[in-house]
Amino acid sequence: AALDTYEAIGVVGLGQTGLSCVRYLLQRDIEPVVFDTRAEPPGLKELNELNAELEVHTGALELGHILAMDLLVVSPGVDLRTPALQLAIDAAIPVVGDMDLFARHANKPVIGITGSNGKSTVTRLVTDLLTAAGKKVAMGGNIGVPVLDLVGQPADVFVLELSSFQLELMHDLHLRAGTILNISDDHMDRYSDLRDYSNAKHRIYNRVDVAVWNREQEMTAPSLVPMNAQLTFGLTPSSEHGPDQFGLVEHEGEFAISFAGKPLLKASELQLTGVHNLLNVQAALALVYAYGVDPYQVLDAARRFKGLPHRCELVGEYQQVQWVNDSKATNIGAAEAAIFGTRQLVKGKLILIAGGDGKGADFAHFRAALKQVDVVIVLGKDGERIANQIEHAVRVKTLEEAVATAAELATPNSMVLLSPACASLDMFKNYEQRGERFRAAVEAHYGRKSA
Ligand code: UMA
Ligand code: ADP
Repeated sequence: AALDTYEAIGVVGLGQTGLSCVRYLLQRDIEPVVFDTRAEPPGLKELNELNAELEVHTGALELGHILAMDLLVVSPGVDLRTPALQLAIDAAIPVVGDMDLFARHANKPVIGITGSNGKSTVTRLVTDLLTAAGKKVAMGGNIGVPVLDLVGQPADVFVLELSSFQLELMHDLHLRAGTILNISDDHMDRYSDLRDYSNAKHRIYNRVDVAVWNREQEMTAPSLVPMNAQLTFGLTPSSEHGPDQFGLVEHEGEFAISFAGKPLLKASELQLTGVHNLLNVQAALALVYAYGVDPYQVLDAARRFKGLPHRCELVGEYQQVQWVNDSKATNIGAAEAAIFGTRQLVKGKLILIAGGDGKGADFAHFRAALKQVDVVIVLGKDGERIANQIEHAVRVKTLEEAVATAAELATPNSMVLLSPACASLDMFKNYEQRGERFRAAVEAHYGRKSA
């Protein structure tokens, strides 16, 4: 229904998403009622600056207020299992997210990317590849730009990073191409089990023209998309999945990304490292191909792509020790990829700094990767739960202490890897701040040493 036919629209959550929803509605002369369960929502100051004098409720959601709404636009950080929202759903009040509002304006093809890990990397890479092909790209979603901020932007194509939380609330958005990159344990504080989490991710295939999925993980395969509307990527050449597939072949003595069985791009031509990134690049090429761009046309842009900060990013090399910032590894799957991806490159010790808010993950699943590491330094709320998986862990209180300890234990040709397998929120504002503090601590440590 047209938005102005609703009598009372509630915006639940006043972070980035909530604020963008309020701005969007005000621009359409609709005054929403705003809710946030936090006493001091981060968007309050900016809301006041809008001078809209809206009705705002903070603190636990009150049933009476919620049931007075006839449409609820809910932010991804809000758990849909919240009783007041469940009762609203039971009362047949439509509960949607920002993606459904955006769907009303998506007049150009939309590409959607989800997965437990690699979403931001692939979203950025797809954007770069399409830009190199001469397309005007509007990029947003979970990557940090609320999707409603893209409304009205001139674009040939929208590229959206979609979290499982956003997908839970997405019903109407049609995608030209969508992918689930991979599925591993994450956000278990919001889902009852892996199946529940996986079901949320699979919603990306509900209205998709082409589904792109990972042959290494059958769990990413769509169940209702016809075969001729599927593209796959993986670590094999893939002859059995039809002609137009992406894969890996051996070419001139090394691995190369292949398309339709022919080598496209050698691994050594990329600036990204790790097997997981060979999958990410294939996924990006497949999405671009699904949109209608010839993969051969964008290979140079793939070669130029440096990856994003805080993802296996080399901070520096000091006294023959490499320091790597992988602060964005906020779950076990990401930290595993970093450990397995770097282990063979390290001749000295591999020293891991891990810990933080484990979001309810079972760290027994981290044990195999921890066994590949020579020294494990733990910190944060769930550091002890990681330490419990191995014989000897070094326990520290701060990131600065972790850096000093690692520097002391490192031998020439070692690597110190910050790949926490946990969210940062117990000790830092966000993963970026954790990564920046790591860099600062490393630079301060060697600055002092050389002085
Ligand atoms: N919160 C409350 N009460 C509320 C509303 C929110 O306690 O009433 C808490 C949430 O539990 C959460 C925090 O506030 O811890 C932020 O939630 P939010 O919904 O207000 O978040 P936004 O600021 O709108 O940011 C969201 C995404 N955040 C989340 O989904 C938690 C951002 O992704 C995204 O960039 C932004 O929308 C724009 O689309 C961040 C993220 O951490 C990077 N995403 C998770 C992840 O990648 O693992 C899913
Ligand atoms: P997301 O947006 O899904 O969190 P990012 O691209 O920001 O993904 O990367 C997050 C973390 O996951 C980083 O630590 C990165 O090194 C790691 N990573 C990236 N791609 C993959 C992948 N395909 N499989 C496993 N880990 C990955």
